[in-house]
Amino acid sequence: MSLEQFDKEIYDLTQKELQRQSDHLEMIASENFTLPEVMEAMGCVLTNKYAEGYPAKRYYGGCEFVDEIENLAIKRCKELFACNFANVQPNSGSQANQGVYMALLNPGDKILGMDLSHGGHLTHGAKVSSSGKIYESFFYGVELDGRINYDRVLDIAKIVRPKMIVCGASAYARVIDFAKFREIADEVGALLFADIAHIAGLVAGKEHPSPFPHAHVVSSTTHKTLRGPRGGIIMTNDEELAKKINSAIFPGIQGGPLMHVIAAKAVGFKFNLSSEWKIYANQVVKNAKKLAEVLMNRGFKLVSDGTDNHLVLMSFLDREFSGKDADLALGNAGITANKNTVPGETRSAFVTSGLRLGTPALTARGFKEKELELVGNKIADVLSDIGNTNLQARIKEELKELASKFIIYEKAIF
Ligand code: DSN
Repeated sequence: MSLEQFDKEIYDLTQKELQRQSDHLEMIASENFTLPEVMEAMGCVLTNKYAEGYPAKRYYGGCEFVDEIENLAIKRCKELFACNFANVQPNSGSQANQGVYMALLNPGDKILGMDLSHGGHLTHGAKVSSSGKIYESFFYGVELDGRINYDRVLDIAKIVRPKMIVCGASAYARVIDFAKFREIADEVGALLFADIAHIAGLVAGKEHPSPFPHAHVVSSTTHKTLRGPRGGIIMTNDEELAKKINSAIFPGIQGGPLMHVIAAKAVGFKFNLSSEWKIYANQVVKNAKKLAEVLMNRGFKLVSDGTDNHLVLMSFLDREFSGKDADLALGNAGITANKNTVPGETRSAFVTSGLRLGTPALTARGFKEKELELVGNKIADVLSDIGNTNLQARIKEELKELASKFIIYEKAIF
């Protein structure tokens, strides 16, 4: 029996979601379109298997094939990021980060991460996250120019004396200088943990410097710029740290690994290792630079005045409207993005004065600079006349027409 016959409610909603993904322009910087082959692996019999433990060290029988699958995923992950050890079991980026902390810290230890409101991540010590409850968290941020000032980070690190420095961001448009972070970590005797969830696909495509050999430990998601299945990974070159990380993930915080997702991670890594990947990663950055150029030419302020990576962060500190208003207006015009705080923020985190826009998903659909120029101008049109709902409706139709020329999936279920 098909899903359609067995559960029409879920089937119909899945079809609606396919239609939404097809008609709208997806510009949330952390979202992407994975490969049909990755989805095929996620929807297979591997979901039936319990495999607590690690390859050749399982607590269940019948693991001979899932062992081979996990070993392949590990091998490809290590090759991709040129590192010695990889754990491919984390169910998400947040659980990967939780595993890193559990492996390398004791409750109450000090961590120094990037402030969430400056572009960091909840799991980098935010007080509402377990990373900010179990550990004593301190923060660095960006300057008013939107960039990390590494001298300032060093000053803070010297005062805080953290056991771990966390680098990596969710809304930072500039290159992260891992070598500089390592110098700072060494100077204060801290471990350096790089969370490359946002930029991993660019690192894999050599469009962003690698965190290795600088970071002691590196985590990532596999579904953002990497375009694999939703999940997490942890990597290191240090065998002792690798052992601690493995124990922290299982049995520390997870039980049976999601073997179907681990297989899908391996499929994703195969794509990331292909020559096609470099072209994709390069185009993601070219598209973001084009978007930045158009928006700035149309008079909009971008945090750090441009981008080096896959995203741009618009600032509306000089405008009457908020990030929330912009998010809603663009949503009405068929563009999905997200409101974001900006340096010097004057509004609440629910309202904000910024908007984060990313190019990974549009690039996956085949958009190039020509299309990004058009999309950038449509964004500027909407925001220049933000109360004009007729204009938003018209642009929505125009963009739907554009989107229909870049179909990425023929069906919703693989
Ligand atoms: N939710 C992700 C993002 O949007 O950046 C981070 O986990």
